[in-house]
Amino acid sequence: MRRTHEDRRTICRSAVGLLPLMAAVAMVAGAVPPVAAAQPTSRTQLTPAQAQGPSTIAVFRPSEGKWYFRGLGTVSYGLNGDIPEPRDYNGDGRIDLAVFRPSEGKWYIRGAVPISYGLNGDIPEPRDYNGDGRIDLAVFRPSEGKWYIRGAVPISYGLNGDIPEPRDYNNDGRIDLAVFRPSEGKWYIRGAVPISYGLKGDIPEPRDYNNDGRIDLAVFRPSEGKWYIRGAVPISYGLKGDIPIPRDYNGDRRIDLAVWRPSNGTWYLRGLATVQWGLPGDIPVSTPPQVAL
Ligand SMILES: [Ca+2]
Ligand SMILES: [Ca+2]
Ligand SMILES: [Ca+2]
Ligand SMILES: [Ca+2]
Repeated sequence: MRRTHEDRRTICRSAVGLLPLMAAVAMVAGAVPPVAAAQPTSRTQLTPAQAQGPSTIAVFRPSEGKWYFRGLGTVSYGLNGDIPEPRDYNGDGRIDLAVFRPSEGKWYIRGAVPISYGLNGDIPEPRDYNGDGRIDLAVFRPSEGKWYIRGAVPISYGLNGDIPEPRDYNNDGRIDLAVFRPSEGKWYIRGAVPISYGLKGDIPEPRDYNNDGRIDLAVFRPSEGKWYIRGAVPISYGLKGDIPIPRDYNGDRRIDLAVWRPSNGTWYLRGLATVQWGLPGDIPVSTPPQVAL
């Protein structure tokens, strides 16, 4: 990508080479859930803030440095070891393919000049922190428990081992620095009292699941294949080893519980579909549909 990454762009509208594998799509309404015990909960929902139509089903394949968007195309951008962070960086309303490259501490945003910001070991968390409507490059540095937001003074918040989950938790329109601390099963949201919710080993996935406009604390518990959404009944959906990737997949502006299963490259979208897309080793990267390919 450093050299001529510009247009090695390989649009394969039909994902030719992978057809046999990836076209095996089971768009079954009410597909068999990945776990036996689907609780009789009503439909889970999500953030209206992301109501931009159905999320894409997509993976980044590190071994090839390629992005595979189901039904949209394939694009080469990135290298093995890169952390994909697609966002609308230039504010044109379209999602830009982008990666943070730990080995170089550099951000590669497709169509733009690479930017050095961060170090190896940092966890990229690009968001609009200053509320100007544009995404700000940012990383959480575990070794220091510090947030580095480009253009701002670094902020100490969190410890090594914490999982950063910045969101607008208090609904004031600004992103709040926050971490989930596995060792304590606690959420630390800057400016608020810490909240115990979750256990060590849980994967935090805070979203507005009940569609009330507020972020709900939530975790996926691999050991049980269960989702714990604060204030709601736990829901069995998924298995150990699954990667939770809750999004609005049908465009009804409600978050759908979903997992991607690395072992068989299958997406399980609760109440919607089961879709084979991707291979073991891929990184699932759902985006809003307005992605610039
Ligand atoms: Ca900003
Ligand atoms: Ca806030
Ligand atoms: Ca909510
Ligand atoms: Ca939905």
